[in-house]
Amino acid sequence: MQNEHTYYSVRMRAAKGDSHKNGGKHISGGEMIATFNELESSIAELVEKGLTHSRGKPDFMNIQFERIEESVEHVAPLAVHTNPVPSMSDGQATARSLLKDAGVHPNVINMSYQVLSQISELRGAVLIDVHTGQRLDDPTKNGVRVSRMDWPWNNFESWAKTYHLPQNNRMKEALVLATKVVHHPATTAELCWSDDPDYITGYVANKNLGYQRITQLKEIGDEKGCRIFYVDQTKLKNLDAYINYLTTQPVFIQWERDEVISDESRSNASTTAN
Ligand code: PML
Ligand code: MG
Repeated sequence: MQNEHTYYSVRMRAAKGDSHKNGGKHISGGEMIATFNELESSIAELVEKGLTHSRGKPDFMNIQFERIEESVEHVAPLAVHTNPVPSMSDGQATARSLLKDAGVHPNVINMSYQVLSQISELRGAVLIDVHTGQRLDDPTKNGVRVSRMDWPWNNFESWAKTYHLPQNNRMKEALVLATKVVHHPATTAELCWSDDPDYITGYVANKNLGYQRITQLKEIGDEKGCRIFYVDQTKLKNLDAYINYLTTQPVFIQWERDEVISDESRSNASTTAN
């Protein structure tokens, strides 16, 4: 029997030229969790996202849904801070400084940028060992795609209104992903900026720093994005367990008003939110 407690993971990926696996250019991807009754509208939302993308018109799209067997974990959203910067170089310096504050050694930051410069297109995240700077994920697979996470719109809307933050779907999706990734004890930090040519804001995320937006991490027009997870393998049984968490553990972001109100009294609500 279908009921409100049965959830489905809904995924979309769109490419141009050919499918992803045949070397097509990545256009867009999307992840949602839906109840049976929400499946139709979720699929429509993802189709719309893939068809109206600034990276181009796709001629390949894959949409799939599957019932989730695992129980869904509920995680509070990371606190959001915004770092306004006047240029890409200031933004990149801010990102490096935040990564250092998060516990990533400057040599490891340099090594991860080196790894990034050798990749032509990423469809998921690169995993970097936070102690050695070595790439951990399979380089033939174009990155690990984090899946099975969502934030019910009503809860997101109340959160955004409370903190006077824009109800920006892109920020919502990125914050959902960062919150899931940082929730794992082996994630030291995440660094991300968009592969969309018209979007230059990115972020560094970490348990203590929260979700630190940086208003410029690349030049407008650049189609090269970045998503790096700095991983502490001493906090892991094995890497497969980590990748398994990223790709299969269902996570709902859930903001609890009570918890946040006590946080609010400690912080500036216009730039900080939980
Ligand atoms: C993306 O477009 O895929 C990533 C966007 C990252 C920044 C989102 C934000 O906080 O504005
Ligand atoms: Mg993109």
